[in-house]
Amino acid sequence: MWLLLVLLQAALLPAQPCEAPGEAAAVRGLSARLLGLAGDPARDPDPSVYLALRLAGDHDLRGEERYLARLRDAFQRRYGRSLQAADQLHGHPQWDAAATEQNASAEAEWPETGRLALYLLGLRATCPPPDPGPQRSLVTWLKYYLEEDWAGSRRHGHPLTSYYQYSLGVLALCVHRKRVREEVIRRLLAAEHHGRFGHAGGSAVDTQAVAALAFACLERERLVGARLAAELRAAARGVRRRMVEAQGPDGFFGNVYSTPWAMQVFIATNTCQTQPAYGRAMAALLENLDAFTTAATMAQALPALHGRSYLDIASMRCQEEPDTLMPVSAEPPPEMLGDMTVRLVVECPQQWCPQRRLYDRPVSAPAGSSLLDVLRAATTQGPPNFTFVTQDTPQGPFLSRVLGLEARQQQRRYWQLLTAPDTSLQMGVADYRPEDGETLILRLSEW
Ligand code: B12
Repeated sequence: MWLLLVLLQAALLPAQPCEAPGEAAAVRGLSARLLGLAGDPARDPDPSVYLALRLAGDHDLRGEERYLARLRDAFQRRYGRSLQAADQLHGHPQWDAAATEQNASAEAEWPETGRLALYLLGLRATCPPPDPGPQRSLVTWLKYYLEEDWAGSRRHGHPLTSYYQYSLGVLALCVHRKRVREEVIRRLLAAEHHGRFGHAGGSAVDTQAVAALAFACLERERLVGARLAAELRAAARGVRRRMVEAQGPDGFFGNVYSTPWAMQVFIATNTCQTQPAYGRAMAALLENLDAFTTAATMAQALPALHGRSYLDIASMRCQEEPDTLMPVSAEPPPEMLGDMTVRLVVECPQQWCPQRRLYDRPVSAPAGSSLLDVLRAATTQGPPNFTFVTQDTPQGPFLSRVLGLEARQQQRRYWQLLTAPDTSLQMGVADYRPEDGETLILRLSEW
């Protein structure tokens, strides 16, 4: 009888056609590690983590519920109020992208298109689907942020946030079956067409992929007229073609972290089985699962590894969710003996910089230290004095200020992390572990 039930359940559960063949255990292991990280109350809740848990093959339904409650608490407090009430309270927010003065309240009012979009996607992924009433003000906020980004893109040639967040905004509204103004969609189409998604030191693949998911959703949900639908279909096809052309010999589209996003495009457009590049990317990803050590990177990789895309959120099957996933805690990195010395260089190549090289000296730190540990060690090893500031983000600590120089998002500047002679790092300060003798460069760059 028991065997019959198991067989019946297996027969009812549709195999995901884009799933990793024969690798269920490894993928399940990664889901279990993410669940372990999600259970840590010291970490801020992140909607991408919730989405990855919801789009997995098996679940810890009680754990997911607790995580959703934490997310609701964080977001509802911020967006529960209506937009009109917020406007009356603060006056119309001043979002002048050229503002140079440090202004904490303006910073707080900067559009949060991507965060809110991810949260709304998360809400759509709950089982049973939530009452739409309380979501209305969230949708209104997202529409408002998207309009601000659109207006910013007309004024400055790019959205106030980024095309990545703009695409997430369009995608989330589409998954909620909310219409978006044609001009807003056309802006994204034009940006894709003119190759405006890349930035210095970063590849365009992540952004191209999210935009293509938004295009695929708008077409699938029939939220646009026939002519625009045909243009969106052609654009998604173009993105897929360029990804296949640009696939590296290592099997990745862009790098290991952008590859799962690119794979979601093949999943969402039902081309995972016909496109050999998809199978190569999946194989490369499975070979490199240990690259996904942070909750944020795991959360972005898991949907594709499970053969799912964010478009599947629009049609969750609530009855068929095996409640069998158990959390696994991550192992700490192995301890290494002795010390290492790395050279730390700070560069400011802009015209207004007092000089190009602001700092250049060896720093010693325990072997196996992260770059963040090296920066901390540098602050104790002057002269010259070294100072830095990081900001917590869902991706980990983001280096925002070095030697008193702040890289402000509004000015599209950031502290780029490089290893000599000129290779941009694929990890943040907390995750990158330099080797003895390596030269690390912190460069004030534009994006
Ligand atoms: C746009 C973007 C940027 C912009 C962000 C500015 C902005 N206002 O949008 C800029 C150009 C500044 C940037 C910088 C970096 N980025 Co970046 N970035 C992205 C991208 C394409 C979208 C992020 C986003 O908007 N998410 C949506 C919002 C809602 O989520 P969020 O978490 O709140 O986003 C904020 C933070 O993530 C933060 N951020 C952006 N990148 C990074 C990277 C790290 C390590 C951290 C801690 C924070 C951080 O800025 C976002 C906007 O405020 C992602 C792609 C992806 N797949 O996630 C890569 C991505 C997150 N970045 C990545 C990397 C490696 C970097 C850099 C370390 C590159 C470098 N060598 O310098 C630096 C960070 C250095 C530092 N100072 O600490 C990797 C991270 C991989 C990993 N192992 O974690 C990703 C996944 C790209 C990739 N495929 O490799 N990035």
